[in-house]
Amino acid sequence: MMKKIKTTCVYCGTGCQVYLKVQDGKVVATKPVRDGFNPGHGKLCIKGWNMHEFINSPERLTDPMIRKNGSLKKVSWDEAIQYVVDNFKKIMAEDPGNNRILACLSSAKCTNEENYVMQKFARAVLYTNNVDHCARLCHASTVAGLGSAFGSGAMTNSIDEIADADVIYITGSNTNEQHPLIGTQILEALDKGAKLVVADPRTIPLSELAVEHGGIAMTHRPGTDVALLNAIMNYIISNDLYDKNFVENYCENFEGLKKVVSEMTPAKAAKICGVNEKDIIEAAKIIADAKACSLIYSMGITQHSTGTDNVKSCANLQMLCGNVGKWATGVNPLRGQQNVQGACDLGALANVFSSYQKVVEADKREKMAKIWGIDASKMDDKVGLTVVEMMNAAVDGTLKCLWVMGENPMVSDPDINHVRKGLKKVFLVVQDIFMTPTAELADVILPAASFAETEGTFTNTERRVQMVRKAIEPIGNTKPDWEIVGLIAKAMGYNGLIYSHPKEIMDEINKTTPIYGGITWDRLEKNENGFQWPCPNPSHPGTIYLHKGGAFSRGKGFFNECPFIEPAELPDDEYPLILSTGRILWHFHTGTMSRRSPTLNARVREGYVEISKEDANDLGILDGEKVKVKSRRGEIATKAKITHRVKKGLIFIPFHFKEAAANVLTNPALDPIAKIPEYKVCAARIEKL
Ligand SMILES: Nc1nc2c(c(=O)[nH]1)N[C@H]1C(S)=C(S)[C@@H](COP(=O)(O)OP(=O)(O)OC[C@H]3O[C@@H](n4cnc5c(=O)[nH]c(N)nc54)[C@H](O)[C@@H]3O)O[C@H]1N2
Ligand SMILES: Nc1nc2c(c(=O)[nH]1)N[C@H]1C(S)=C(S)[C@@H](COP(=O)(O)OP(=O)(O)OC[C@H]3O[C@@H](n4cnc5c(=O)[nH]c(N)nc54)[C@H](O)[C@@H]3O)O[C@H]1N2
Ligand code: SF4
Ligand SMILES: [Mo]
Repeated sequence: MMKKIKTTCVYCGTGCQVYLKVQDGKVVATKPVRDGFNPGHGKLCIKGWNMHEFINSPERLTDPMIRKNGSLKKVSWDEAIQYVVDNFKKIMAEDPGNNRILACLSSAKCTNEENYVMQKFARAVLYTNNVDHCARLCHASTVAGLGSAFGSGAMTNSIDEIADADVIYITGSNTNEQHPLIGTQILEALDKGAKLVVADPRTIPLSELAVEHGGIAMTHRPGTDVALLNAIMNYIISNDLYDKNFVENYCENFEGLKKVVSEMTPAKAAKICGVNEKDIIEAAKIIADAKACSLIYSMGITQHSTGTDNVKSCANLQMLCGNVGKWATGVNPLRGQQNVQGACDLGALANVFSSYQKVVEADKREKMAKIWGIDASKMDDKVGLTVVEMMNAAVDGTLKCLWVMGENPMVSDPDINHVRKGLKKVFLVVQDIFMTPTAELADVILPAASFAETEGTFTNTERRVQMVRKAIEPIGNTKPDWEIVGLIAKAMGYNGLIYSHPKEIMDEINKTTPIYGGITWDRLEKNENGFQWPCPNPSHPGTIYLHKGGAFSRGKGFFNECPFIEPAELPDDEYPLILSTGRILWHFHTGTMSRRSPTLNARVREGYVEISKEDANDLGILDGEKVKVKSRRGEIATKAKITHRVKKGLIFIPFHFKEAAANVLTNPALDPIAKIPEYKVCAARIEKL
């Protein structure tokens, strides 16, 4: 007998709905959900079609393990939990009251309920705000930048609106490969006559489509987006093409913006960015002429030491032309992981509780303390350590313990050699579904049930909260993440994290989290389409787009002044190339899941470095040849792939492959506000092997 269970895709932030087909207690296939409304509209991309392949992988972790005499040995849950708790307590007793010695990494791969309990554990049991997750490496600059401009750090509009835009500015998002079913909305807009303006240092599929449909594609130098955006705004303001009504009535600090962009003429930007002046002007005209321009961005904008300024500049452009608070417009950061939006919303961030309530505000701490049954005066009143700061504190010895739930920093964090040093020093607990390079360094491994073995919710990029349903029983001796956190809390002597079902966690979320106030379990069970936050009460229908009619969450929209600043590390004689890193269609992040999927792995089995024909010729490198790539942090051996996708002077490495890990090379330089590392620019060189 075949059963089918409706759930939400576990890969990207699009949030496609999928059936898991179950036979003899195993997930054997997936199928798109064709009925009702859902973000995929009855389609899945290749990752969605094949996600069953990793769920039943024979390599799943099945039992808890403890490091004994140098190697990891299987133990019972009781023994593992006692060992974790003994060590947590010992570390806390050695330095009482110091809330910077323990830290937790939460997970965008886990459900909302699991993220809520993990941050609650950090704050209510360990009394620390040292809790963060991969959003820090991803959209931290979005949360900071859009928070400052609009008062809310989320994607302003919805996926389906994109097809109705007549102009789409796509920058730093390889949408058709990284969010394929959002990409289809862009293709639909093109079919309806929309024009695309693509700004991406590489030639991506959308660059070619933009030109074919009468739009513009600019391959600017990585890290020069502020110059490019300021020049576009410079042209729009100096030619009086902006939306005066919107700017006057709904925004503030226009004079400040005008002053800063007046310094960046299209001619000047053309030199800085390495693009044609006439393309910048043409792009400005297309955007200014639009009835509804949607701006879409992702990691190419955020992962810079100026990531927050890049985001603020995107917001400036959209406010300037009145493209906020209306259908098919907006600033649309595409969130990456399937539940990174939710992990942020539920407070798995060092500076905020759920619903972005600031940890430094006493009334917010008191509110949580009351609901959690703890003493507010003992709570950490300072912003905690962020992901990269945790690794630095581990290396310098001030952080003693790290609990990693569903992250793989030994492949995903910048400067892996540095990360390894830190992880070897701390008491390391890793909770994962596979034996990752991070888990290999652990003192304790806690085996987690996958998304197919638990219940809960994920929140997609358009703020839509959707159900995750249990298809099979937890594999081996694994347990759902929420249950593991509860068991450890209980052994620590705190009973406020014992729940019998994720529904009870959602009940608590409804009370503590104003934007999720009305997204109750009962409503989610009855409404197949989920709800888009803000949804403050149980009679609220949810919110399709934010800041309607210019009513910004912060009152008026704020024009931030962002002068252009160069990336932290520029090419020089020793390291003459710019290294950019990112993703490919077939693999997901650190490859733990996609590389265990035979169908996906068959497409691309190993890592490579993209290099232009000109640079390859200069270096005497042939296509497919093994090369060494070096930076100031380290070196890797990989294969050269000669391609038109990168220009002379630029190389690109996908970061999915642990044996040729891009992050051995990347620069951990941080954006000062968002603390996101500069994954998209560092200096490198290539040598023949
Ligand atoms: N197949 C697959 N899909 C995924 C993922 C995956 O690993 N695999 N990961 C998910 C996650 S978590 C995320 S965050 C998203 C990320 O999705 P994307 O952001 O679309 O992916 P990236 O490859 O990181 O980079 C996007 C683009 O930024 C460009 N870029 C590089 N530097 C710059 C710059 O300085 N300025 C500008 N404007 N552009 C630049 C790159 O050339 C690239 O085309 O994808 C999600 N979807
Ligand atoms: N060079 C470079 N580095 C990057 C980026 C880049 O563009 N360039 N992008 C950054 C970005 S945007 C992101 S989002 C990060 C991603 O960084 P990570 O989050 O570290 O990468 P993932 O591979 O998604 O790791 C998720 C882990 O969770 C595990 N897992 C899956 N399901 C479950 C579950 O149900 N429970 C538990 N406990 N574990 C589970 C997986 O096996 C995996 O080990 O990488 C960042 N790193
Ligand atoms: S587009 Fe994203 S959510 Fe949809 S099937 Fe593909 S990976 Fe899953
Ligand atoms: Mo991400």
